[in-house]
Amino acid sequence: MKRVVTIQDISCFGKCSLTVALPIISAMGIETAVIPTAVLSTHTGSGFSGYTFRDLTSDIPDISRHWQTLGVQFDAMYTGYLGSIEQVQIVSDFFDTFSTGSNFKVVDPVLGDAGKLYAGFTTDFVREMRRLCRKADYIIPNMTEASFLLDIPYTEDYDQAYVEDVLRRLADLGCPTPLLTGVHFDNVSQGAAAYDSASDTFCYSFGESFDRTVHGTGDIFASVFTGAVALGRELSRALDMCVGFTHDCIEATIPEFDRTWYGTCFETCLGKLAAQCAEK
Ligand code: PXL
Repeated sequence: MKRVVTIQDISCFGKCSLTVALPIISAMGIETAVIPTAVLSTHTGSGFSGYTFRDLTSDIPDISRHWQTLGVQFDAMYTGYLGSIEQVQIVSDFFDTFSTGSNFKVVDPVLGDAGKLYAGFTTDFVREMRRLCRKADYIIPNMTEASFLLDIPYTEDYDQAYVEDVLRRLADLGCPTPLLTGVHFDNVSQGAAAYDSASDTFCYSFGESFDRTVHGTGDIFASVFTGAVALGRELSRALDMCVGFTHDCIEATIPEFDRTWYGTCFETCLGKLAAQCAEK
């Protein structure tokens, strides 16, 4: 059985990060080890205020040292929301310690959405996340995050040439295979793009657009992507799986579209994902 370790926070209420990644990767038939980086009473997105935040940064080196004594190995390491500059640096050390040459690293540079940084993030934090992206085999920013990583203005008015330029520049940061989520060239479809810099090829996948931003979809996408690559799916198939599953989850959330800030109803879609992963 493949084994992934995912490093991100637990937001106890409001569906995202570990409460999304763990069930999704497990449903894909992959063992999922976790390093919780912080415990929050809720996520920090709009809709909640007054959340608690317990930082677990100092536990990460201890966990890492213990795992080294056990000789634990992972097929993939996948990071999501990280809460501080120090935490990003510790995760970077974790990558160095547990890289084997045959495993891969996915960084979802969770920074913001709709042109804005999430609460608590600064440009210094962005700089540190940019450094972590250099170590990753795959990064999965949305257009907001890509703009902050590249230090370019955020725009919602772009074309295919712009997307490909952004992807090339992301690869120039040092990550050989950057992805971009939330890509849309019209109002009817939405999807994602990926750039394989080794072969200098782009691929795209699109589904129906719901014209809504539902909280946690980035975490869903990155979790499925990590699982799909761990299962040996090639890039374009992995992209299709992510876009298809994210689409299904947003569709399942339609009855709760009055509280999209809360999270995505991914739970009822897990059976279909599991069945798809069981196929060769
Ligand atoms: O979905 C990304 C995410 C993860 N963790 C926390 C968040 C967010 C986005 O807002 O606040 C705590």
